[in-house]
Amino acid sequence: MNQTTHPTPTLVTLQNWYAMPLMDLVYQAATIHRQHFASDDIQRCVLLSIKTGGCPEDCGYCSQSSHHQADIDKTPLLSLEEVREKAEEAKAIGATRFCMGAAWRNPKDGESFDRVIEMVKTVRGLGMEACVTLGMLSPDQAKRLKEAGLTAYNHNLDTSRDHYDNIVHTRTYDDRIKTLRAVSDADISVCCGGILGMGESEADRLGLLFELTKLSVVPESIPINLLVPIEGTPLADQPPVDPFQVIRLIAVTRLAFPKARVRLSAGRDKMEPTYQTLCFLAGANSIFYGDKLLTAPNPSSSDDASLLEKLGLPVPEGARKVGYSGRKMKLPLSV
Ligand code: SAM
Ligand code: DTB
Ligand code: SF4
Repeated sequence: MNQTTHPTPTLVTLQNWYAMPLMDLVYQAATIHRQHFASDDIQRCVLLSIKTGGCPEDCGYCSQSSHHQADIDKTPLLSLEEVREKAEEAKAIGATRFCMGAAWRNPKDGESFDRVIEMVKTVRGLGMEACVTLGMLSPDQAKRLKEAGLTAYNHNLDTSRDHYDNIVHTRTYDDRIKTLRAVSDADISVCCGGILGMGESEADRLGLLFELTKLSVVPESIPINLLVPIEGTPLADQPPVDPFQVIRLIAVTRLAFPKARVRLSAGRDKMEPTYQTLCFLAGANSIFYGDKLLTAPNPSSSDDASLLEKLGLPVPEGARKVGYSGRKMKLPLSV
């Protein structure tokens, strides 16, 4: 089972992989993973909300929708200087990619889009990859982002086509696909994934992966978010997803997309280090790094430094911030 025999897996293939005994599935996924990535290669992306809250869309999971009553600090578009400062901090703790998110249905041309263009140039000028997620894009906007040096555009399909209408009512699945097409036509890498834990079935999750296989380009990165249930949103009371289902889905994602960055995204602050480790073994090789996502919490960089050290992976120097105690025992232990 590899990309040669299954260049684009069918839905049935995805289902068959998902149904394998867990140890065989993880072993196969880890094997494919090692063929394409080094074992110590876990990408670190820092996220910054550059415009927070007041979004006209009604995505049922989101704290930033003006249709919901989540308690968040709304902010207008940040200044270029504020973004530069945060990007420099991200670089100092060892991030290699800086991702900026705006609570917009779509960016408006003019002063605000021009400022985002400058933000992208600033991040690239610091030597990091730049990713933005700004909602729906026109082909012309995608072209301008490409010219500014944008590395990737994040635009998630979130769930299966069938379940989507239970979660979002202000835009369609095909609207999302149209933007993804504008992004890939502008030769920008596509970052596209979804959220687990929104009341969907396991079949819906495989349906999402199948939709990803049908995009006009293979996504360069695939964020797998675990729903962060937020008070004041319609999905506030959703129960957590069974960890075994998460591990299976990550393994199937790796098998279906051998060369993609599979990002263990939102919800990591609620996952035990051993659970996260199984996700890495199953094929995840990217994390959001730094103590905040957009509005929700994330593990601190010192907690992540501790996790990386436990895994025997390189720890970026700047991550050892105040409070980091390091590993107590040196390995190998002398007897
Ligand atoms: N407004 C833009 C858009 O929707 O494309 C960009 C920002 S939006 C917050 C980016 C992504 O974050 C969403 O597509 C969704 O997958 C994820 N997300 C938002 N709220 C979340 C939550 N409570 N739990 C997990 N993921 C979430
Ligand atoms: C993605 O898939 N996950 C990130 C990023 N893309 C923009 C966002 C996670 C948001 C979690 C909820 C919050 O912080 O409000
Ligand atoms: Fe707006 Fe994006 Fe949140 Fe949807 S996910 S409400 S589009 S910020």
